[in-house]
Amino acid sequence: MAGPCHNAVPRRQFLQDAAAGVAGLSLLGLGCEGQRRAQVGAGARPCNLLFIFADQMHGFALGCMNHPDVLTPHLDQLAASGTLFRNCYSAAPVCTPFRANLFTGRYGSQTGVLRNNQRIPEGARTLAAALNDGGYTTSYVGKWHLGATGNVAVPAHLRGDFQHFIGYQAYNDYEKNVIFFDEDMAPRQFPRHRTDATGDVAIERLEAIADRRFALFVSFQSPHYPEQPSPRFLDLYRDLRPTRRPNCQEIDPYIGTQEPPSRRETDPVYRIYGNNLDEYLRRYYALVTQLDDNVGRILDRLRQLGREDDTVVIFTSDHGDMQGSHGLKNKNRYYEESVRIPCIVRDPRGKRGDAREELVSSVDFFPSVLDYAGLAPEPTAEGRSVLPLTRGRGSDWEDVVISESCGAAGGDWLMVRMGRYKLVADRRLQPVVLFDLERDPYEMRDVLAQEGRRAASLRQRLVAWHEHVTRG
Ligand SMILES: [Ca+2]
Repeated sequence: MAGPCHNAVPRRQFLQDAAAGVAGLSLLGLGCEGQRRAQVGAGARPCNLLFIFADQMHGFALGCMNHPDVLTPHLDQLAASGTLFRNCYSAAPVCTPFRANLFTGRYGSQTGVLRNNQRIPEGARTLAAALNDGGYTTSYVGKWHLGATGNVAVPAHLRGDFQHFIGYQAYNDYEKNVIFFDEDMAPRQFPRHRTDATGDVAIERLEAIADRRFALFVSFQSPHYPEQPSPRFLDLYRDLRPTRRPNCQEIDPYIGTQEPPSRRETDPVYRIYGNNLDEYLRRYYALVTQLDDNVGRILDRLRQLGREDDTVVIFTSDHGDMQGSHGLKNKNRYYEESVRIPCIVRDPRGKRGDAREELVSSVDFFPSVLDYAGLAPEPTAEGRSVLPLTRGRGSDWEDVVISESCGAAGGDWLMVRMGRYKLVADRRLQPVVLFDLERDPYEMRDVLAQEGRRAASLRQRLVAWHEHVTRG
């Protein structure tokens, strides 16, 4: 797993410690029978739900995805006890649009949420509302970023119908001003790294609702810039020479932040890694490992509370991070490094250690959560439940996903992937580029000119989708 120049002792010791930690895990039970309330769906055995998501963690930054450098022992263990979706896409690879997509089950072209800081449209049927009506206690922890930005409280009307809520809008500092605002908008400051504080608050909230039928959503800020891991995680990568992806170019990885405002010359993060992409990558991986450590702590507590066998766990991220691929940085691009996200589902009634190649998307989370909850689908939601796939079925799954961007730094584009091919079009639905991801997984050869008929077929699909989502 480690690269050729790794610091062998601490990395090996780290993995041994992590292995010892997960060795005590009990075998998963058959699940969900032990629920305490009346059934909510015909014949259904509803599960609790623990939905954990990262920010800016690309879909390849996992040991179980064969990443050569990053250490994710707890997420690897989660995948080993559940299903790893190897081809999951963000339907809108930027913070706020992803969140609106997650909590409404609708595309940005339907909700109008395609830019940061927008809110969930008033009156939209939310995932939390559907879970509330189904008898769930819904709880949210962490970064929200819907309706505003900054180190500020989220007022009740912006909380997407979550009953319990503790978090903040969006704030780009891990070490200072780590403040979470509760339901009464009262601030609680933590003298801890933001990632560890998120883990602490998630555990506290889990303990408070573990004896009910619950749906807990935990939103981590990591590994979004600025790259400020705690030293004990950075130590694991200190001597690593990161493996560059074949499409990677040397870039200046520094990104200034709005909250708090940072400028290149005075920003302490810039002073740490300057324009050194290797140092950025070491710090990014350390933030991922710190996130992984906290996911492990939450899952440990879930088991200790006796809820492991009747809780579906989902792990994902809002979007990825270009980090030099195609000479680009940040997100909001149609390239795989930006649009591919991790996806692990541990379904107590599902398969263990399974990996699926089907194309799935963030728009599928809404119907999937309701399906695992034993609740009826919501007519306003798009997407498809992945439940059949985690139970070893789904042979009729159609391999198609769509993603989009509008008005942001990455430009306006629409993307459709069908099978091995990926077509990108502009907002007028004119093809821009076509990739064959089987032959060319790093998207280094545009085959639009050679594969005109293929492009037309994908475009037809995109046109049909566009007509659907723009229909009044
Ligand atoms: Ca984000």
